[in-house]
Amino acid sequence: MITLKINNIPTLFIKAFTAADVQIILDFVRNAAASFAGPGNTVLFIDTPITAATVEAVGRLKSEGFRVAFRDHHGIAGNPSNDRERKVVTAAAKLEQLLGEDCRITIRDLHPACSTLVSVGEFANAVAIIADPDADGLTAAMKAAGVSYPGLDDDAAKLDGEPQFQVTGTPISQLLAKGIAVLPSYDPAKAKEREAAHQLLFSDWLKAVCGNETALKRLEEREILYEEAVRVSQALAQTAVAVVPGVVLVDVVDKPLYDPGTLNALLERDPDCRITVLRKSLGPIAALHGIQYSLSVSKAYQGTVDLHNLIPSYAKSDPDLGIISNVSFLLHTSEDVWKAHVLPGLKSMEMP
Ligand SMILES: [Mn+2]
Repeated sequence: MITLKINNIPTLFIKAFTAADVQIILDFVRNAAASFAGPGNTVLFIDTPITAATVEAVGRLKSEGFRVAFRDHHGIAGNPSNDRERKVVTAAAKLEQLLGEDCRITIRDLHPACSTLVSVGEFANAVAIIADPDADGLTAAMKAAGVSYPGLDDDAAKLDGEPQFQVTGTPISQLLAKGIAVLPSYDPAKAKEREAAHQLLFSDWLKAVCGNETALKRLEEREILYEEAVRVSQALAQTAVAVVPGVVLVDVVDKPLYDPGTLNALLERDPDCRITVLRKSLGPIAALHGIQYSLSVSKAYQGTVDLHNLIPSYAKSDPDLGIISNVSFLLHTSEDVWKAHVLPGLKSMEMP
């Protein structure tokens, strides 16, 4: 659980998907309220995924007498095109019904960063803030609480954008992006380690924005790690092999820490590259099946290549079954699914 006090406001960084997540949010807010001495009773949700669990948490807090403000940019433009989007639309409608004017859900095209949905210090009197555990959630929560700096909105949009743009903000913003890039990879055996590193990074960045030199030094040490990871990525890019024309694979199993954003950008530099594949020993599927193949469609082809065509239509997105895919341009599979479906599918796929 990642938490900070931003301008004295208890802030919880969480994506709510389960009943346990709802309970964590409720406990956190009740705890914050118990020692709250300020005026009002507002809880801000910002940049948090619009899920049924989020709706549940918001509804419970409302019924306990809190005013809940919801600001987010994950709304769906136009008609939902898949099951995940339909769920978002349903949950968003419930939030609007629950909160009325206090619910402001917009879309990324209009608001690339959630910080643009609040003014500086607009929620400085909040009892608690619930935010997404990423750079967008952090910057938006800070601004809402009253901790900001010139250029924060532009930085936040870059931090929440494509990997190759994440490190192109102001120097302080780059330290956050690079720190996130070198967080330990997802490994269930070391989940606590990753969370502790994530917590320290967010805390250091908040302190550094507020002028703390020691925190800034620690961020600069992570920057050196990042630069090393970029060099590893450059070497890995040289080892790419074509699976079929337009599909390149890099085996990163047991390789030193690399930067996925740099690696992908280097692979996508080839105009013929439609799909990049990483063969990995870390990740939610690797945790269950040993090896994980992570496919992603190059930016230019995301409208024309649908990775869902590579798995049987009856297949569900389920790590136990060796498949995770929520959007058409990302697909993670086990080695079994790769061999049985994905590789044959790639060989017979008509590339645009
Ligand atoms: Mn966001």
